[in-house]
Amino acid sequence: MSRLIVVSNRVADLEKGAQSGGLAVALGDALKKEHGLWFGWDGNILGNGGRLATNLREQEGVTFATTPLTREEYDNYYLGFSNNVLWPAFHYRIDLTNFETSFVQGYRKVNQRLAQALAPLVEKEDRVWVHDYHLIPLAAELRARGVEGPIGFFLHIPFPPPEILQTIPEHDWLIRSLFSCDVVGFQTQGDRRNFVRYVVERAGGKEDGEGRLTAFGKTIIVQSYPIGIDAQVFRDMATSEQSDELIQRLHRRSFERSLVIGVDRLDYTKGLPERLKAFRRLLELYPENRRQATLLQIAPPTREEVEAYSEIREELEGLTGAINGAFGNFDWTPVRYIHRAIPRDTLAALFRGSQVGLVTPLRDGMNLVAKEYVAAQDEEDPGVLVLSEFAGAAEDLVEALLVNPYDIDDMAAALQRALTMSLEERQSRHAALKKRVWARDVNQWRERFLGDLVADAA
Ligand code: ADQ
Repeated sequence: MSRLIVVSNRVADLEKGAQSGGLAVALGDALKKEHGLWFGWDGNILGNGGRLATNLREQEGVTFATTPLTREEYDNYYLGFSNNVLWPAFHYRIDLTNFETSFVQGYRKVNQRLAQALAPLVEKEDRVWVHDYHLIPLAAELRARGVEGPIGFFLHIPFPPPEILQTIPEHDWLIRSLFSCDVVGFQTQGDRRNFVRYVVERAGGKEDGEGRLTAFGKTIIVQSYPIGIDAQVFRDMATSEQSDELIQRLHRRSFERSLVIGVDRLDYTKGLPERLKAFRRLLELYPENRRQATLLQIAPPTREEVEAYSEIREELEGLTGAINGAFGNFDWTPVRYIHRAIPRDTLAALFRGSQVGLVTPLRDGMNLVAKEYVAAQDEEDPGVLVLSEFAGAAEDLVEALLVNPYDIDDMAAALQRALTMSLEERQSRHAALKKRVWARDVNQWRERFLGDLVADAA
């Protein structure tokens, strides 16, 4: 029987259920149905004298095959090439890339080692679905080790225009490697266009007009598969009795005024300093919001070993302090900043209890927070989504108030518009957004991708 094999840098824990988020659950569900296998890094760094083995364990019918990384692998593959080269460059931030030869060597070696460990576990009929930028060359390494069945690759982050991609010294090798897949998926049409442009302009590729691309002697499916959330599950969390209580408590305590919410990993791609500056501008340009509007920004730390991340943390703390110092009062704190993770059901309640969802990344593959904010709203009295035009989600969620996150005044004006929008307009925008979030949920995303992977293999 054909099994599904999911490969990702980190392997999720099924026991955490809904708390681990839509993607882990959606992939977990598919794996449970098919008694599949999930392969990847276990999140540990091997201590001195430890052995680099693959550990196998079973949970709810799913086999988990995981391996630690050595310190050197972690430094070069994970922090180095993945997060100091690919992450910034793919988010159009070549100013933040830090290219060292050992990074790409480490990246290549880890992909080889993972392929070496995975190949013997893959049976002839299995479908392999590889996720994200850490594992771009994995398919090619699996092919080199005799894996012949269908392999798909999905990129969760943006794919940059060729002019930017070219700044990565090993760009031709990376793109050629993807042609070992049968299906290569992107979040948006824009990302897909960038990829096709690179392949056609720089590798003599040819498109057939039906989603197929031929280059390097192979024809593969190249499509956009915008990822979604498990909309109904998130909505149920937002409307539970517990959530109602939390919202009431919020409103009673301190947020009887207008609450604007932002929820992001603390990452320089998420546009957090610009967002704080826009909130400050709102208070300057539209003083009626003073003592009325509060920005609640929740931003848990990530990748703190990478320098750019500690810099942004300091910048944010400085901006928050400056706004609160200049505008705050004994009974009003303009910006509340929480630097840690929050349980998902609490987040759902906070989204529902806020008048505005502020999602303004400078560049983002999709951005699930935008969809979660929509799913959590009360149809009778919905909040307004203010969304960056540079988030993948903006390709679909066109009824949001779309903003340019580099234009602080534009964002302040959109915030003001959101805070003063009529109930009728809020309802009609929300109804349209809701339809889109439900139509393109995470299950539909998974089925579309796997449908193409199977159809291609048939
Ligand atoms: P991320 O960059 O991590 O994902 P995003 O799509 O916003 O970004 O997803 C973040 C998830 O983490 C959301 O489900 C959110 O609710 C949750 N989260 C954020 N802050 C939290 C907090 N403080 N506490 C608890 N949960 C929190 C990458 C790409 C995205 C792409 C996704 C999925 O960068 O562009 O949308 O993968 O493909």
